[in-house]
Amino acid sequence: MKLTGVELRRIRMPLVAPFRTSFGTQTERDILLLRVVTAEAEGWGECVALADPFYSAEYVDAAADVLRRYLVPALAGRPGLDAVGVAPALAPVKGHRMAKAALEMAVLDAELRGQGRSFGRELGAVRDRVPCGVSVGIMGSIGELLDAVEGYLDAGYVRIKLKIEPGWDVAPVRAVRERFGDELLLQVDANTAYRVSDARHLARLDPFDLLLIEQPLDEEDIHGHAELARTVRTPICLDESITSAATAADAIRRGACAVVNVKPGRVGGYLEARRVHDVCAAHGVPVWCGGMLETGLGRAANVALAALPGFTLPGDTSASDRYYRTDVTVPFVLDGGHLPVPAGPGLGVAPLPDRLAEVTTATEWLPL
Ligand code: OSB
Ligand code: MG
Repeated sequence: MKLTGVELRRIRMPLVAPFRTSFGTQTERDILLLRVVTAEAEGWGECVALADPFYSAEYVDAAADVLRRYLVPALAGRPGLDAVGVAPALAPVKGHRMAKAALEMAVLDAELRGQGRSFGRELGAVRDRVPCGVSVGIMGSIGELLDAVEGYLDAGYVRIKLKIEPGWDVAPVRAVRERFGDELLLQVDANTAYRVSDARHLARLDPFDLLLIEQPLDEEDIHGHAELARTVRTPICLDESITSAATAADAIRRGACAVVNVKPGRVGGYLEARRVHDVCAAHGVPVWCGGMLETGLGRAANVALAALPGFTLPGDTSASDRYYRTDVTVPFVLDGGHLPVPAGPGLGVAPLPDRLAEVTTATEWLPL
């Protein structure tokens, strides 16, 4: 493919309700979209970096900066470039995986649209629909939480994930378990809010038969998670710590996790995300697709990834209306707790031009 250039586009999307985690409260998203233009086709990428560096070191202004100054220029003068060549071309730049992932996603979308092939087909999807879970933020009261969970269960979600932090853990888990019963698929996500010395406290979650506890400790603390796994019976799942297939293999070998949350942005792209899936499958470790409050663009690709055979747990692949009143694409709508895997070329969805114009705050064209 010969790339003509890349457009950086910033959009602002209000969330339907505030989303509170142990690292902060979001009420809207400031998102960086990429549009790659080639002679044959256009491709879209969505950068999952949040506005502030509180979930990960990356944040959206930094992603735009590194794309503008280093990553997009690194693709210049490569007439035979394809999606597989993007990561090697960007390798001289350290880190910035979310920015790299967005660029690779856009190039892959352009390539697949040009070939009439879908993301699902390319990645190895074995299902045409995927079961969906929902991530439920920290609330002001247990009553508010129970109402929110009830609403999601009524909408059809097949699994509930509760965000937890010290002071909001055992009580909300007990309340949800008591109210909705033992059959409910339930898990929790701490976003690094605990320390190894909290092991005995976290073991108090064990009686509630959670599917997993996600990222209790610091992202760099693989050893601590392995230690925690010896005290806590609930399976430990890593999110923030898993930045590549190599770190996934290492964490598994060291006994730090029994489950892995795969987020393509966090690991540098959908192609590396597939390698994370492959490494986990080889070790018999179940994976599920995480989310970063994506628009329909990122959601389309996530749903395709979640259709791979090793994704045996429901993902944070919620419907558009869990996040946004109006999405930038045709909305993803829950059908019996599932979302359909798009079958059209590339992502199978594209931004609706009027809708995109409404939410755009800035655009920048980077010629190649
Ligand atoms: O830790 O999984 C997380 C959202 C933003 C940043 C980190 C996380 C999350 C979520 C929501 O839990 C996932 C989603 O529904 O997109
Ligand atoms: Mg998480």
